[in-house]
Amino acid sequence: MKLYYVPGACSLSPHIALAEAGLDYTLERMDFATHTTESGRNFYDVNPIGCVPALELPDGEILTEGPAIVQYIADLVPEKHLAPPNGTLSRYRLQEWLNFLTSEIHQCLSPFFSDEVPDKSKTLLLERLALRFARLNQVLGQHDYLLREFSVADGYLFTLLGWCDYLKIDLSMYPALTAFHGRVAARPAVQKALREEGLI
Ligand SMILES: N[C@@H](CCC(=O)N[C@@H](CS)C(=O)NCC(=O)O)C(=O)O
Repeated sequence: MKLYYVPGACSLSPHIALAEAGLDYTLERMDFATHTTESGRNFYDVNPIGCVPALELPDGEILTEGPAIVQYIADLVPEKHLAPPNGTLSRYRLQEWLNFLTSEIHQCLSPFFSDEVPDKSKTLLLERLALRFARLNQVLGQHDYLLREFSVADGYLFTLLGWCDYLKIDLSMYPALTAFHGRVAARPAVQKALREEGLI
């Protein structure tokens, strides 16, 4: 399997899932500025909307959208318990978190990477994020991971919290979130993924 990625982007989440799964994988870096991959491929031929992550399966099929990719990876190694079994309420809880992270956190954070987004919009987004971070802080104050045991949702949240650090969004009023970030960072598979992206 090959993961198309940009260092530190949301593709870090499936990268962590692959490392946690202990699967064989290769990485191909994409350049945001040119939408070309390191082997010279036009990335729009991989994903027509030009976004990482994209996972190339052994038969050449391409899977996109982080929440789908991480569940695909988790289901390849059920013995690693990276996702609860399909059809259980716990699996819907995982999907609830993945959807929350993608629609309520990821999409609110992305505009902060653009200088063209007006400050007024960023202020409104910060107000929206505050309620959502408070919710996460409450849950992670009660147990170590979103589903109590580590799952692919935690690799995704870890990735998004890393952006806050980079964007200088202050999370100090959410101590359970900063503790969670440190806890996930210490996992050997997460260290491996961070090293492979040149982030540490
Ligand atoms: N809905 C997509 C969003 C992916 C996404 O936002 N990717 C960003 C990096 S974090 C990207 O590749 N942006 C490049 C672009 O928009 O051209 C997912 O959840 O996988």
